[in-house]
Amino acid sequence: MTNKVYPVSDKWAENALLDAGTYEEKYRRSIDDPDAFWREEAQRIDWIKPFTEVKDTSFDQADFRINWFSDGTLNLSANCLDRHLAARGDQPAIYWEPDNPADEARTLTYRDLYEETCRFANALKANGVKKGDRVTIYLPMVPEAAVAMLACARIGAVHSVIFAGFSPEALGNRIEDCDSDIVITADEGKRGGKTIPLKANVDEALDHHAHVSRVIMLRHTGADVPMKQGRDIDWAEAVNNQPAECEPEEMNAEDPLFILYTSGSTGKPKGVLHTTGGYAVWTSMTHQYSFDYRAGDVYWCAADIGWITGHSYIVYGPFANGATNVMFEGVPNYPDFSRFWQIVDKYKVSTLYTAPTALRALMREGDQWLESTSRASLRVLGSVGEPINPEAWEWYYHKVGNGQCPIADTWWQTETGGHMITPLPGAHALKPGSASKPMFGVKLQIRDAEGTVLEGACEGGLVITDSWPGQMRGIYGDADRFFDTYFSAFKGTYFTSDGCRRDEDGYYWITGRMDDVINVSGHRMGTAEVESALVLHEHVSEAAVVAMPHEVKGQGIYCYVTTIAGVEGDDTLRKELIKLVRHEIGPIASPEVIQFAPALPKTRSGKIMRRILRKIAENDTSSLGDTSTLADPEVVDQLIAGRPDV
Ligand code: 6R9
Repeated sequence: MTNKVYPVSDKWAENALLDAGTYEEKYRRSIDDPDAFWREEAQRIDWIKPFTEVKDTSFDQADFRINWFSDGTLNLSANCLDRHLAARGDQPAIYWEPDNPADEARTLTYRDLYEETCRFANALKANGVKKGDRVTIYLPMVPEAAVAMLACARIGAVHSVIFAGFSPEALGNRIEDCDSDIVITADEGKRGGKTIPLKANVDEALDHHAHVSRVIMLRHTGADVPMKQGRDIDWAEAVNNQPAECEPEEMNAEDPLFILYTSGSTGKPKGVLHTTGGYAVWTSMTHQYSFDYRAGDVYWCAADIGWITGHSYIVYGPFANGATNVMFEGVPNYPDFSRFWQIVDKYKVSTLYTAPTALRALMREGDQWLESTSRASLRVLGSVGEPINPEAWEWYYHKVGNGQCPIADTWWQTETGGHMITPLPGAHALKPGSASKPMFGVKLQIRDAEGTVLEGACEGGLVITDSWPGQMRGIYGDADRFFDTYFSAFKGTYFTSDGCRRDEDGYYWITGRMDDVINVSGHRMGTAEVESALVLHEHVSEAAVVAMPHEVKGQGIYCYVTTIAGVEGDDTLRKELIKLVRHEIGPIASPEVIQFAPALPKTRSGKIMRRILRKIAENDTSSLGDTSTLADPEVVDQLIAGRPDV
C-alpha cells in the first residue's frame, strides 16, 4: 500500500472528455435517475426498433430478472461495421502485428473488415448455422478471430471463443457443454516463436466429442495438417464465391450474443452468457470514458481475444466506437523485451491496455529495453486482470508513460461485461494500486462476513446492489446456478467474490479473490479444476490446491498431493502430474509447486483446512491460527517440514 497521490495535471484538467465535476454530476444522475441516464447513453447504439423500456431488473429471489432495453432490436455487427462505412470506410480498423516482426503485418480498413465479416457470415449460413446456434471459435490472435465473432453476431449465432492456450480436453468439454456442432480454427497459432497445434488439438478434442459436423480451418502458418473428409473445410474455400454483403439479423436486445467460459469455485467452468443490447451500450460507453477515447486515437489492447478483455475491448467496444485497433499475435518478450514499445512507436499508439503480469515481467529486465523507443504517442495507459502492485504502477507511469499518461486501473470481471471501477483520465487523481471510483450506474457496497453494510473507510467483501446494462444474464444451460453463485451470499445483491478496501477519500482498493479462484497472470483458475485433474492420476489419492505469491504471475498454483499406499512421491511423479494438469486444462494451469503430503489437514468432520495450506504455501507459518479443531494436528508440522524451498 502507498499513500502517494497524483493529482490531475493542468493539461488533462483542461482537455479531458470528462472532468471531475462532470464525473460527479453524471454519476449522481446515473444513480438517481437510471432510466433517463441510460436512455441517453443508449443513443450511442443504432437501434433497428427503438426500445421504450430501459431497465427492468431485480436481484430478489422472488422476482429475479435482468432485462435492459428489452423491447428494442439491433444488430451489434452492424453497429461495429456498417454504420462506420460512410465516414470511415478507408480508416484502418485493425493494424495486425505478427508474432515475428520479420513476417508481414496487415492492415484491414473498416470496409475490409465489413466485407470479410459478411463473406464469413454467408459462409456460416451456407454451412447450416442459424440464429441461436452455438459456434465454437478456437483461433490465434489474427484478424479472422474478430471476423468470426462479428460474423456470428451478424447472423445471430452465439459464439463461444476458447482461448488458444487451452488443451484439447478443455476445448472438448466446452464444445460439449454448449452443444456446438461447428468449430472455427486454424492450422496453427504462433506465440513467442513457438507454434501451437490448433487443428491437431481440435482433432483430438473431437475424437471424444463426435457430434461436431463441421470444422472450418484458416490456413495461417501453412503447416501440413490432416483434413477429415466431409467434416473439415478450408476457410478460403468456405468464403470463396460468397457475396461481400450479408443482411444483419434483427436481434432483440436480450437475445444471446456470446458464451464465455470462466473458472469459479467448482470443478466445472461456467459458460457466462451475455446478451446484445445492454452489452453493446456498456462496452461502447466504458471504452470511450475509461480511456478518454477520441476519433483518431490508435488504440491497443494487448489481451487475448479468448478472454473477456479481448471480447469487450478488442472487439465490441472499440469497433462500436469506430476505433483503430492494434491487434498483436505475439508476446511482450519476443524476439526481445522491447517488442511492446516498438509496436507502440511503429503504430503511434495513443492508448495501451495491458496486464500487470506483463509489466512485471518487462520491468524486471531493466529499463534499457525502453531506451531505444520514445513512446511519445501514448496518451492513456490501462491495466486489467489483477491488482497492480504500486511498484509496477510507478514503473508503468514514469517509465512507459514518461509521467504524462493517466493509468486506468480497470476492475471488472467476465461476469460484468465491462469496466466497473476505474479512475477516469482527467477526472480523478490517481493512487497507485487503487481501482479508484465506480463507473456510471455502478452501486457498490462493502460488507462484512455477516452481511452488515460497512460505511466510510472499511474493508470487506465487494457487492453490487443494482443491475447495470453489461451484466451477464445467466450461466449457459444452468439457470439455477446463476442465482445461487452470485446472488445468494448477500440477499438482494451481486457478490463479486473479491475483497475490497475503501479509503477515506472513497477510493476502492481491490484486495483479491475471497473464493477458491487463483489469479495466475490475470487468468482465473479454479482450485477445484486443478484438483480434479490431479486426482485423475492412478497414484494420487487426494489433492488440495491453493494460491502462492509469485513475483511475475501475481499468484502461482501450489498443490498438496497425497499418494496411494505403497507409492512414494518423487520427481518422476511430479513431472507426470504437471503434464497431466497441462493436458487437462492447458499450459496456463501449470503448477508451480507440487508438495507430496503424508496427509492433508482436516477437521474432524473431514473438511480440508485450506487456510492452513495457504499459510504454508505463502511460507508464513508464524500465524497459523487455531489448529485445535484438526483431526490430526501433527499433519501441520509434517507439512511445514516437507515444504520445498521455493
Ligand atoms: C477483466 C477480468 C476477474 C477477476 C476479478 C479480480 C481480478 C480484474 C482487476 C482485478 C484488481 C483490477 N481483477 N481486474 N483485481 N484490480 N484492475 O480480468 O476478468 O478474467 O473474469 O477476472 O480478476 O479478482 O474478480 P476475469
